[in-house]
Formats: sequence, C-alpha cells, structure tokens
Amino acid sequence: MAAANTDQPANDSAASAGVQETRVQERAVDNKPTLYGFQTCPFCWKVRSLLNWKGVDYSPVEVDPMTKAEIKWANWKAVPVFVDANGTQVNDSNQILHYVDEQLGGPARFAREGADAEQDRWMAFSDEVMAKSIVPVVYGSLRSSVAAMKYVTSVEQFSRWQALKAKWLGAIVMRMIGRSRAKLFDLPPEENLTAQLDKLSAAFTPGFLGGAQPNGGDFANYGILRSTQGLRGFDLVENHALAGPWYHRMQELSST
Ligand SMILES: N[C@@H](CCC(=O)N[C@@H](CS)C(=O)NCC(=O)O)C(=O)O
Repeated sequence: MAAANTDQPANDSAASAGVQETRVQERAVDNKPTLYGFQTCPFCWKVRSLLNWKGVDYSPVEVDPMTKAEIKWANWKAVPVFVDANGTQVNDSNQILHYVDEQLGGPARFAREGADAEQDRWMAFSDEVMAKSIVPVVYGSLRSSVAAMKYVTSVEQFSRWQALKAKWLGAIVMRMIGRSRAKLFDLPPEENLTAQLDKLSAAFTPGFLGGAQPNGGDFANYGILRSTQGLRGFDLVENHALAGPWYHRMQELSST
C-alpha cells in the first residue's frame, strides 16, 4: 500500500486513462478536488474551463514542466491529472471532463462517452486535430517559438537557468515539432487552422456544439484554443467569423 507523501506510483498497474482503482486521498490538496497541471497546457485548460463553469471549488497544483515532480506518484506521465476530494484519481483530459461533469458541481450537463456520437467525435477532434493544428502555428517561426517559450517560462515554475535553456533550446525543439506536426495536414499551418475552425463552427447548433448550452466537445476544443491566447495564431481564432464569437462566449461563461 502506498504511504502518504511518497514519490512512488500509487499502484503498480499499467498507466491508463480514466478513473483509477486506487484512491489517493493524500493527493487531494486541502481535501478539495485537485487539478495537477501546467498553466500553458492546452489539455489542462479544458478541465479548468469546465470546473469554473460548474462552479467547482478546487485546488490547482502547478506541476514543474521540467521534472513533473508533483505527479511522480500518479503512474501517469502527462498533465492534467485530477484527484477528487475523496481521492479518486482520473487521468486524461477528456476522461476528466466526463468525470467532473458527472460527479461535481450539480447535475450532469452533457452526455457520457458512448451516448452522443457527435460529442464523442468533437472531443476526439480536440486531441487528434485541434491540438495538432495549433502547434505549427504557435511555433511557426523561430521568432514566434522563442516568444511562446518566453511566455511559457514566465508563467511556469522555472529556475533562471531552466528558463534560459527552455527559452532557446525549447524554442528550437518546439519549432522542429511544429514542422513535423505541419506535415500531418495538407494545407499550410494558418490555412489549416482556419479550415479546422470552419469545420468546428459549422457544427454549432446554433450557439455551441451542444446546442443552446456547451457540451464536452465545446469545453475540449475551447480548452485547446484557450492555450494559444496571446501567442502566434490567436488572431486567427479571434477574428474567425463564427469561432471568434463562440470563443468569447465560452470564455465568458467559464471565466477563463
Ligand atoms: N491525451 C492527454 C494528453 C496530455 C498531454 O499531452 N499533456 C502534456 C502537456 S500539454 C504533457 O504532460 N506531456 C508530457 C510531457 O510534457 O512530458 C490528455 O488529453 O490529457
């Protein structure tokens, strides 16, 4: 059995997405629902926006992006990791959206996985298409990569040396990742992002993917786009005829 305050994984089973069997009560900070994440992580913004919309009082834990020391116990290598007040651990942003909607902040506001194929499709789209479409735009030139990494190092927990290294080395690495992500799509990065926003907004019925109220697809895609605010490419989101106003509706209702 895992003791409190150990850095060892809470269980030996293979890491998996979704609700974990082993409770990790000691990881619920102040006995509140707790979100382990990075301020700049697109997947974490999905969860933050839903928690806010549902008025859930939660403890945010900023994970060190270099060491990820704060989630060593989790047996899951990426953020976000969510721990409910009762110690239930949930991995993977879309799974966390479903858990939060079902368990916290009053009645569920959207369908569970498998019950609404359209919603499932747009939630998957957020990871498989939207998240991959923003990277080649944000990191579309060395200059914008340095600017993005400078922003990252200003809001994340970095020592001065780490910040300097992340800014320059990180920018070069992200520029390379941007180039490889760009190859996934036929169109050049900016045109591709706009085309994906066109597709997304064609499915608003009429205000949101969920109709008159947002659903899991709205939170999933909004979260990804929210992480680009202030960075290269955000103007494409903001100035998009339909996605721009939707973005602002999502931002207002989620106070993010
Ligand atoms: N499918 C995962 C993806 C999460 C993910 O890739 N998170 C990034 C941060 S944005 C991460 O922690 N990557 C691992 C790393 O940085 O080593 C989810 O939706 O939660």
